[in-house]
Amino acid sequence: MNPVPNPDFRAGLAALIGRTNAGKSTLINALVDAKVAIVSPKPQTTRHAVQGVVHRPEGQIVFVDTPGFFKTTRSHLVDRLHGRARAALAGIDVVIHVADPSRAMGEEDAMVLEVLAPITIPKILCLTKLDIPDLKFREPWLELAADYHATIELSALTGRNVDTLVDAVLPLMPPGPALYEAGDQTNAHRDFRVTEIIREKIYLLTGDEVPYRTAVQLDHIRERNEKQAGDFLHVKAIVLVAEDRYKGMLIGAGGRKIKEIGIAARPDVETLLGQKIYLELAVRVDARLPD
Ligand SMILES: Nc1nc2c(ncn2[C@@H]2O[C@H](COP(=O)(O)OP(=O)(O)OP(=O)(O)O)[C@@H](O)[C@H]2O)c(=O)[nH]1
Ligand SMILES: [Mg+2]
Repeated sequence: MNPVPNPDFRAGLAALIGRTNAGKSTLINALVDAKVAIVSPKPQTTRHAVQGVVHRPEGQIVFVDTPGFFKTTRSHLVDRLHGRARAALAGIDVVIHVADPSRAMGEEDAMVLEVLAPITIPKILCLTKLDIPDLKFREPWLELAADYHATIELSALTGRNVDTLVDAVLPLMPPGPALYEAGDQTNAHRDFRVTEIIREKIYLLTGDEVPYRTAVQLDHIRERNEKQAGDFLHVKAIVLVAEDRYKGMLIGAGGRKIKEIGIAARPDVETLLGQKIYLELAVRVDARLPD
């Protein structure tokens, strides 16, 4: 027998918007309690508006992670990412402005405030990184609190007050049926998540512009054939680089760098797939980089 629908159930979308590195992706992972988005200290890690779902008996919140606003030399990638962040605001019920009170307010924050100014749906100011001692720039943010429906201070790293954010957002969701089935964590598909994990390790382990001239494509995920030992999946991914010179940087002397990337990615991919894997990474030059 189907459970009786709860007439008070609420469900909707809440977008996480903020400058690059503010901690949006770390926060969505803390909210969902799973790695649905990749995280790195480098700017513009997130390239796609990935959704993460929080299930509560009284409702469901679909959080939308977005690419962060980044002030740099204009490029197609930066323009496209800003476009995606703005587009993610369409059809949203609540905006969560994620800000980092450990860094001075700057041009990137001004860009975010400008994007958010005309928005009339409820806005929540979320100051994250509360675990950092002596947050120097907390006060100037708190002075803006009157412009927001609520202000929440939390740490996505330790989990402190993450539930407070959920409690604040839930009553702002419109009444209606769940958008995702029970247990669903994200709209991101398995293959995309595998390539994202590899991209995260490239962000963490390579320098300069390499991560920005790189994309990852999945070739296959397959059972290993009988001659090969163990109950392993064979995962093969292609790391595409825009120019030949990045190929050498990614592979590294004696193949050490690409090996390091593979070693770092494997446990996360195994957690995602729920199985041991053999991870093969090939590097290929492709001037027409997809993203
Ligand atoms: N100490 C501390 N560091 C955090 C916290 N949240 C995020 N960080 C760090 O901040 C950096 C950026 O985190 P991300 O979650 O990738 O930031 P983002 O806003 O998604 O960045 P983009 O995808 O570039 O827009 C990483 O080094 C994180 O580890 C936090 O609550 N506390
Ligand atoms: Mg991000």
